[in-house]
Amino acid sequence: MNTIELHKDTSFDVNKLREQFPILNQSVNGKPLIYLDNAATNQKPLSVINSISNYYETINSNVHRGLHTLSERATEAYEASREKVREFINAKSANEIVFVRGTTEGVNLVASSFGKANINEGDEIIVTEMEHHSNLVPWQNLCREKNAVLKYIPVNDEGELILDDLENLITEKTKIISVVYISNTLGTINPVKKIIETAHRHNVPVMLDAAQAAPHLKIDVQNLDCDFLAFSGHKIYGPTGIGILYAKEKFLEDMPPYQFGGEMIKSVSYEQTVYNELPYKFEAGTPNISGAISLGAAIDFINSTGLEVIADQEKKLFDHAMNRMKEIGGIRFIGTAKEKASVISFLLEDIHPYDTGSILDNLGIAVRTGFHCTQPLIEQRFKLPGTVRASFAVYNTTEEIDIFAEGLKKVKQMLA
Ligand code: 7TS
Repeated sequence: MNTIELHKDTSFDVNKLREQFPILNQSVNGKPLIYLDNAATNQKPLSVINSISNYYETINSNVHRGLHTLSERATEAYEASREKVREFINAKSANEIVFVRGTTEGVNLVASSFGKANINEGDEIIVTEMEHHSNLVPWQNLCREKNAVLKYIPVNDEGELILDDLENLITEKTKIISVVYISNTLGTINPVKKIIETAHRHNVPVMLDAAQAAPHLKIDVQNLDCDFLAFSGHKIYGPTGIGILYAKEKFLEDMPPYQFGGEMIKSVSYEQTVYNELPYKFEAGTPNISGAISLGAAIDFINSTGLEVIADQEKKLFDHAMNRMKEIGGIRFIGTAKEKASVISFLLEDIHPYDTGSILDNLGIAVRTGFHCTQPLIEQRFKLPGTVRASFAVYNTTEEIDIFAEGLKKVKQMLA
C-alpha cells in the first residue's frame, strides 16, 4: 500500500460513520433530524444495538450463579466487559470497576457508603458551583443527615473554577472533594489533576464526575490519581441503565456495602453474613447484564473510531458553530473557558430559552433548554432563566450546524 492509499484509508468519513447510526436517518416535524442534544445522551451505533439483541438471542442467563453453559457464557461476556472498562480508563485492576446504573448511582454509592463510614458531625465536603445535580444533591443530603458542611469552589464569569483559594477551603475537617471533570452546562474542562494534587497534599480523597469527560477525552485514572470516578454508558454511545464507578481498591475494601442481597454475599446464615470479594460486594442483585455487555460494545466503537478522531471532529464542529453563531449577532455565550469541550450554552437576544428550543424543534433540530440539571449554577451564579444548549458528537456534520445557524436566524427574526 502506498502512502496516498494509506492516507485515504485512515481519513475520517462522517457520512460513512453515520450509516452506523440508523436513528439519525429520519425526519422530525417534516424536517431531517439534526440531533444536537448529545450531552444529554448520544445515539447508539448498530454494533451496540446488535449486541443487546444478540445477548438476548443467544446467551441470556444469570451471571455468577449457574454452572450451566449459558450462565458461564453470560458471566464470561459480563466480566470481559468489566475488563474493557478497566482498560478504557487504565485502572490497575478489574476489582476497582463496579457496574452501576450510571453516574448518578456511582455518586450515590460513594456518598452513601463512604459517607456512612467517614463523615461525622462538623466534617466538610467540597464540591464546585458548577456541579450537575447528581454530584450535588447526594452530598447535600449526606451533609444534612450527618450535620456536616458542604463547601463550594467558586466559578468565574467565564465559567472556570477559581482555584486560588482551594488551599484555604481545605481544612482538617475536609473528608472528600467531588468535582465535575467537564461541565455539562458550560463545557469547561476542569484542571482536575491540579485539584487532585492539592487535595492529596492534605490527604483528602477526590471523586470525579466523568459523565461528560468519558465521551470526549482519554481518561487515565492512574495518571490522574483520582480516588473515585463515575461515568454513564449512555453518554459514550452505549445503553441507558448502565455505568461504572471506579474506586481505588483500598477504599472499596474499607467501605461498607451500598445495597444488600444476592451476589454481594460470600455466605449467609440466619445469624450473619460474610460479604463477597471486590467488586461483587457492591453489586447486589441481578445486574444489568445486557447493559454491561453492550457497554463493552460501546467502548469497542470508541476505540475503533479513535478518541483522537472523535475529539478532532468535535473540535471542528465546535469551531464552526462558534463562527456561525457569532455572525448572527445578539448571542450571549454562557461558559467561555479557555479549556472547553463541544458544548455551547447560550441565550439569543432576550428570547426565553424555551421559545428558542420550541422553534428549533419545529425545524427538526434537537437542543436542550433550561437548567440542564445545574439549577444553582444557572439561577444563583449566573442569574439566568435557563440557557439553550447545543452539544455535538462525532456523527454531527458542519452542514447540520449551518442549518442550525439558519434556524437561529429564523428565531431571531420571529421573536427578537
Ligand atoms: N454529571 C454530569 C456532568 C452530567 O452531564 C450528567 C447527565 C450526570 C452527571 C448524570 O448522569 P446520569 O447518566 O446518571 O443521568 N447530564 C445530562 C444533561 O446534561 N442533560 O441530560 C442529562
